[in-house]
Amino acid sequence: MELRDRIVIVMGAGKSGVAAAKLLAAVGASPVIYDENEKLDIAVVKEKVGTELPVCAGRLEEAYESKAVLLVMSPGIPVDTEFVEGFRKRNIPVWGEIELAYRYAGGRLIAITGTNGKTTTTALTGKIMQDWYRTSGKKGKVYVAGNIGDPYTDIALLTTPNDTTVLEVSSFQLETIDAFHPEISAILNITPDHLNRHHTMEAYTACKEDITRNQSAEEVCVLNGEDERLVEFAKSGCRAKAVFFDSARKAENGFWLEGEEIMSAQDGRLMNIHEMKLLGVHNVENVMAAIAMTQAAGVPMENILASVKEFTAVEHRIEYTATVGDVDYYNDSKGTNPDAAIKAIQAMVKPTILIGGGYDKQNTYDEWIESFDGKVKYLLLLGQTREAIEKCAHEHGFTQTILVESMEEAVAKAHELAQPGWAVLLSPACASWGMFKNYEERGRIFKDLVRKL
Ligand code: UMA
Repeated sequence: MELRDRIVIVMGAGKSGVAAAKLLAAVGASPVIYDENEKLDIAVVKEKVGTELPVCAGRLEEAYESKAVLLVMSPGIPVDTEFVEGFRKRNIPVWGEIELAYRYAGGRLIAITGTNGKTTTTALTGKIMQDWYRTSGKKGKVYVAGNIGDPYTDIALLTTPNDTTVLEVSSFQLETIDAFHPEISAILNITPDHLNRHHTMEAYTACKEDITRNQSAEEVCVLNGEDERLVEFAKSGCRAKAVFFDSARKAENGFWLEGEEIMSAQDGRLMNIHEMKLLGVHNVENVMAAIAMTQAAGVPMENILASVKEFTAVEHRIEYTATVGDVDYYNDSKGTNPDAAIKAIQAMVKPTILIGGGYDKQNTYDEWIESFDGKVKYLLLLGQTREAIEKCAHEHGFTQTILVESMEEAVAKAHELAQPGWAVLLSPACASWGMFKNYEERGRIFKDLVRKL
């Protein structure tokens, strides 16, 4: 699609919108940023983009809308609105920010989605590829981008045919792809999340599965053998060759956990799980997925395993923060849905005070509360969902709940209640929006407060 001198509407002035506008300006298009926030600081947005461009806050000027040849969406903005529908009715393409990036990117693309584990798996896959490029003297560069933090549009124009991009992609981003085509993909798991945006589990699942829509039968999609939806998807719907990883049973053509050993159908025993620096079975799954993807990318197994053994947990994922008065504090701010938060509780080995609650994504909390299993001693609740979670906890017979107003109060209360030998875990089972800018800010505020104790 020729975009030179054409008006392109970029919706959203966050990280993705700014990066998309920069890319568009660099290729000679005329981007117009439109953000629904009336109070948007337009000068700051212009400064971030670094070129003079129209920025509309609260309302998009009709003159821009009628002349636009493309609408580029930021992932956080719903697409089932009258505004977006208006473009579709006029046959004007609606691309997500990752679709725009893909059209201008070069080299090999590895894309990873799933409800949980995306960020750890993306970071690990990126490290394995980076280590391999470095030690083998391979020409080119490895980029790690997408939902993990740096928008794909930020790096797309830098990529060359020798490079590899490892991309974390969310369901929000996959909702607006078209030609987007990873050579290697992975769907780590699918459990309920973001249902306020996607409305049904079917719609959410369809977005995730769309990651393979342009793949061919010779290309690889790595799937979780313990996820029934994904086993079904491999039988019908998956365009790529399915390679399974499995934490409970042998995977005929893939990777599995047998006792404490990670096994491969092709290479036999690979490594003991105690040789990795990550905690929990969910992380064994993430490691197996990264092994499967990088082997498909041609990395020798000995290189892969050396990188896996060095890899440490990423920030905000069951991240050890400090020990205060014989109480260990952990930051799992990335536990933004019940399933992720259950994994964090399972990884705890001491009596735990749990800090939870936040933005309402219309998830249910029954399984989360049931997973407390005597290990959770108190549940401190903050944010929009705190009353709903408290009600659910009481229905399940867990009554040690305390409502708090702020993270400051939560940390102070946890400090007051914790006995020597206990742990305090921030793993909210909810998004941070409403109280914090994002989960990173929530996690950093928690860590700062803990360090001040
Ligand atoms: N806005 C509107 N209308 C709306 C909603 C938002 O105009 O209805 C505007 C806001 O005023 C704001 C802008 O859109 O100015 C924000 O856009 P955005 O929400 O898409 O956020 P970005 O800063 O572009 O960050 C996005 C991802 N955010 C979301 O998907 C919500 C980041 O993922 C991602 O790191 C970044 O792009 C780079 O790719 C964060 C996330 O929470 C980590 N992801 C969810 C998750 O992991 O569960 C999916």
